[in-house]
Amino acid sequence: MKIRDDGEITSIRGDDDDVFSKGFICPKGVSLKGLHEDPARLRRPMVRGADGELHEATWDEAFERVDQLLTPILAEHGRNAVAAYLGNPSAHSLGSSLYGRAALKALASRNIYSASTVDQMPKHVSSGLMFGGALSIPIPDVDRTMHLLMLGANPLASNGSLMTAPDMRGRLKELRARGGKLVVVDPRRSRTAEVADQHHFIQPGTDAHLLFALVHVITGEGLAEPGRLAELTDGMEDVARLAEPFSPEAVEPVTGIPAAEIRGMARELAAASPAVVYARIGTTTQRFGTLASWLVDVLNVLTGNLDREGGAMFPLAAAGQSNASGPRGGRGLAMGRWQSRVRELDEVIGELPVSCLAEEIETEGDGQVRALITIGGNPARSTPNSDRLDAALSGLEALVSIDLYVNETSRHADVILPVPPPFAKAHYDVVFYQLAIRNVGNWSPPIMPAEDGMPQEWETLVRLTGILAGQGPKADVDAIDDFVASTLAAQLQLEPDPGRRGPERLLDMLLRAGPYDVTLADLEAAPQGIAFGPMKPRLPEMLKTPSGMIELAPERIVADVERLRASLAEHSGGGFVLIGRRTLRSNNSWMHNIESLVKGPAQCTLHVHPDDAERLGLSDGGVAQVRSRAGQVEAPVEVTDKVMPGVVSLPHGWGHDAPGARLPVAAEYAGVNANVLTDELDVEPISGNAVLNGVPVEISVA
Ligand SMILES: Nc1nc2c(c(=O)[nH]1)N[C@H]1C(S)=C(S)[C@@H](COP(=O)(O)OP(=O)(O)OC[C@H]3O[C@@H](n4cnc5c(=O)[nH]c(N)nc54)[C@H](O)[C@@H]3O)O[C@H]1N2
Ligand SMILES: Nc1nc2c(c(=O)[nH]1)N[C@H]1C(S)=C(S)[C@@H](COP(=O)(O)OP(=O)(O)OC[C@H]3O[C@@H](n4cnc5c(=O)[nH]c(N)nc54)[C@H](O)[C@@H]3O)O[C@H]1N2
Ligand SMILES: [Mo]
Repeated sequence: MKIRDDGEITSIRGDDDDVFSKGFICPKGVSLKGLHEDPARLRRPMVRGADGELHEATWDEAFERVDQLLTPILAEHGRNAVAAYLGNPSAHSLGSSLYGRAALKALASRNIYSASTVDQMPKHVSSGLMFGGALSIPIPDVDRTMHLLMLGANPLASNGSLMTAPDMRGRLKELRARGGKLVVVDPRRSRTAEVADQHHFIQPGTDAHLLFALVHVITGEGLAEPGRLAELTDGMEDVARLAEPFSPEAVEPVTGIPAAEIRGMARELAAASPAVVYARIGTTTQRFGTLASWLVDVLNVLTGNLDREGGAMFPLAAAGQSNASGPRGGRGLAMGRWQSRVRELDEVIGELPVSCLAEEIETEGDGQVRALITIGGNPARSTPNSDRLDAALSGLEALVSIDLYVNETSRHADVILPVPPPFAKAHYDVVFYQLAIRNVGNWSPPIMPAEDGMPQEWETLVRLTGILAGQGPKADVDAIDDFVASTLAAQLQLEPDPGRRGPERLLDMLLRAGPYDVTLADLEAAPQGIAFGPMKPRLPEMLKTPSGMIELAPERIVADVERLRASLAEHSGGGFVLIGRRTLRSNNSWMHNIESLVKGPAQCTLHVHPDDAERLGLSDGGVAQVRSRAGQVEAPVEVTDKVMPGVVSLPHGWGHDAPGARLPVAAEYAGVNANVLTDELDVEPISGNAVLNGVPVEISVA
């Protein structure tokens, strides 16, 4: 990035010498200038005044107001009366990934929610039950595999998820150039499907059926070759037995994939060496999300590709890798320790399904949610039946949002605490390096100071922690920070660097406790990052299941197989189902206020297959009415054979015409909110994850 002396950013481009990106940069990276300069981005806190409107306030005023709002509710109604929602950016932000936990600990509420239950929670559950850690997620070793079977992911648009890797287009090209094969399973011919060797359309929500059929063929035809994994694995025979009802012929009518093709897929997967199965959001945000997530790794084990170069491997990040210390074996996955109050859904890794949030706010009684803290999220657009949640938010006694914008959620806030934009904050991806296809570390210090003395996100979180801990709005930031640092130091059994504070001090400790013998000073001296090499085999030490084994047939998951079996007899009835999609120039519900990303052809259109369009009388550029149990929208139609018949696709994160939001550019390209249609009552039973793909809808001309 180039900056003029007056602080103006003149250009942004990738760094060719970066050890990971090699100069690759996505369109949203290039647009960070637009984000930085966006006049709608908040520079000062906003506090709701007596006139009911949000007004700029000083930081002291804002924290005083937060204290006035939250402290009496906590005192009178208890900890559970205040909920928190952590959005997707909070996992990317260094400040919140290191200090969010301290705030939640001080809050001590059972009402913790996050974007994880509209995203990857099933994968945490399957990985936790199979390998003992919610973040022990096997990652496809894309650079060394010879066969990649990919379901419900479109890394050419998303840049890869639970698979941190820049330039997926280049990496997939190289896979094919070395004679490897890419097979994509998706109800749409996605950008990734277009560059694949094979693409299979699949009826949404039926990946578990397909994957079980692959297991059926591989075990039935004697193709399983787990090799050294055999002696590390419990439950191999159970899986073969469970797969019996799911023959290719039995799943053909459900998945829409011909039995012969399924057999071919299974045989090719078993024959390729090395090979890997990888699946993402299309397989987790659906009715059999945990079963599908589990079966992906069952296949990786049965074919001997787990923990093998070119297969599905466990990263070893330089900092914070949760499965990197201690002996083999552990406590396993934490779940079901408490239930949501109204629907009694299980807690998983400390949080409840966000699909429950609206009812927890609306339903009176002991434990009712009266106040909410959101950190980098927009649940009023990103969670199912978001109209219901939107309305519930306006009924809260208090809403405090830590966010860059007055978005559709924070428009309901009593206080908004802004955070510095990307260039004015330090960056290190503590979470996402644990999911990266190469072990690397890259520290980026802030390039410029934050405007108007804006505190860093971690400082804001520390002040909030002080309020939640009952120390009032003026708690000593450094004293709390020292406490956080000494707590971590005790855990890691080392001394904090007395010359540092904030995230730098914590990260330095995590690095020193990590596997590579590096300090933050080493990373500071290497602005292009430090490469620690490709993923390496990590079994069996990283297994943290109570048995110390890979649990191939965890009870909790096996108990759900009957539901899948019963669904073999279901008939779709010929109705439509709705799925989502991601577009390259969009990022969930935000960055839509940046003109360079939203101008051009409309992104938020309803994809309808030509045969369906003809039958329904819909034309390209016309408007369709889409109805579901939860709600209805009117969306512009794009007729395209990229989507299979019977399936329509609408991206999420749009619908920027809400009064009170301050996103003037986004409002011009408002689009419609897909989550008006998704159903908060339809959750995947094991993980509590929302079902956002495969939503039954009715469609007609508007
Ligand atoms: N440009 C861009 N990049 C992003 C984001 C963004 O909003 N925009 N969001 C980021 C986030 S938060 C995440 S979690 C990741 C997600 O990363 P990905 O998982 O790669 O997400 P998508 O691009 O939505 O791809 C999901 C695919 O699943 C397909 N699908 C839908 N239903 C089903 C189904 O039932 N079965 C199968 N097999 N496929 C199905 C869809 O058609 C779609 O092509 O992307 C991240 N990157
Ligand atoms: N129908 C449907 N719904 C979906 C999905 C889908 O595929 N289909 N995908 C789901 C997925 S995978 C996800 S991850 C969620 C995302 O859902 P959320 O996490 O709820 O929403 P985002 O749109 O990511 O909201 C980001 C907000 O964080 C703010 N922000 C950005 N950077 C920072 C920062 O550094 N600190 C703070 N404090 N705030 C920041 C932005 O201004 C923005 O307002 O949406 C989910 N919803
Ligand atoms: Mo996500």
